[in-house]
Amino acid sequence: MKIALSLILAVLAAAGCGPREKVARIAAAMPLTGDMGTEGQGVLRAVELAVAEANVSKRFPFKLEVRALDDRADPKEAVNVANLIVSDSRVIAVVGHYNSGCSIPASQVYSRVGLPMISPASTNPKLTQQQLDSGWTGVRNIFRVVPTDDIQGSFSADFIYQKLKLRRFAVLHDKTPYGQGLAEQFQKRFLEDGGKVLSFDGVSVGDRDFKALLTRIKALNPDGVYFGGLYTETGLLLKQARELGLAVRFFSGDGSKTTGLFDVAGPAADGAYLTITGIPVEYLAGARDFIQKYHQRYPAMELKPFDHFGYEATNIILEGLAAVAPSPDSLAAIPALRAALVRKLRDTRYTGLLGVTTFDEKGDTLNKIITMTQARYHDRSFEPLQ
Ligand code: ABU
Repeated sequence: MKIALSLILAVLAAAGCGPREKVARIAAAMPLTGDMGTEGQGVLRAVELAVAEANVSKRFPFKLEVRALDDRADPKEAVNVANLIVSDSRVIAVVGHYNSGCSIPASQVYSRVGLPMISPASTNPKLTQQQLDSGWTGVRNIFRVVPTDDIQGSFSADFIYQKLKLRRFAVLHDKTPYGQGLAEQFQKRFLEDGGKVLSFDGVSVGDRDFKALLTRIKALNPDGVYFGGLYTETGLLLKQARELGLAVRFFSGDGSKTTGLFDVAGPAADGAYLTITGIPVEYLAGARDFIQKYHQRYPAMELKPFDHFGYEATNIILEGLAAVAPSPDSLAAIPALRAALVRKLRDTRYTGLLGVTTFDEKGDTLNKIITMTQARYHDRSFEPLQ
């Protein structure tokens, strides 16, 4: 009798008439096309790896799926994507977005329904700070696993002033929340340190010709240039600076530290200084297993700079989910499950490849390490300097 019932259920399920399979989804929202697509695709691979491992382990009494959505690094598209995510009743959390300019508006959509979000890459302080603003009416659902740009910009300023003893800088940014915020923080700290900022200019993402601007900067005779922005514009600036004979030291942040920089700038990338969030993954003892599994699953793929943060963010969500969703019935009330998961994430103490991750009252990681690296063209690497 029991066997006959199972058989009937199996036949019905195969015909699509059976009970809906219990599934919880993690949304992965990031750029999957365009210049930043290579970076977002890497993070997506890491999210998929973590979810595949969880499914294989049978740790959850339901199936986990990744729902990947492409925000094209465009804030408007990020809001469209966020609206699609919140209308998917199976999504229990979001890993995303990548660009701060996307994460900030998208987070406000998630907040309206209390959907937890962990960004693996967005470093503008406002992303989490906004949750403490008096006008914030949603739940405090936003977290990130990377240190913020107030730390990163200050770190660069101190490194330049104290270690390299350079004093006169031209500062540029790409007018995005990430790039401009980082450049402003750099400028603030560099001035506090005693440095001199000779110029402060914005360029537009997508511009291709910076020669007039760089010619003006050359005439100011700076010791160096600091640029807050992403690798494509950084690469073009480096290339055109070299063509113009502007032989100064060039600095940028974690949005530029990726091998795409070598593709854009060619040999002009050599010697550029780039900060990164955390310790380079290849130096993280706790990441060896992840790196091996990543290359096993994606043999032809290069590990991108934020992939391990995507893996960590996903596993932090999964650890929280395991605690708040002990049975398949836990998926019956998704809004309550999302709320329970947000509460659980606030108390996170997760030991993973980054070491121990805990979040402060804003949802920012307490891991605040920044590393200065220098680009090496000959082997497309970034050498850590301290
Ligand atoms: N933090 C690197 C680039 C991503 C962003 O914050 O916009």
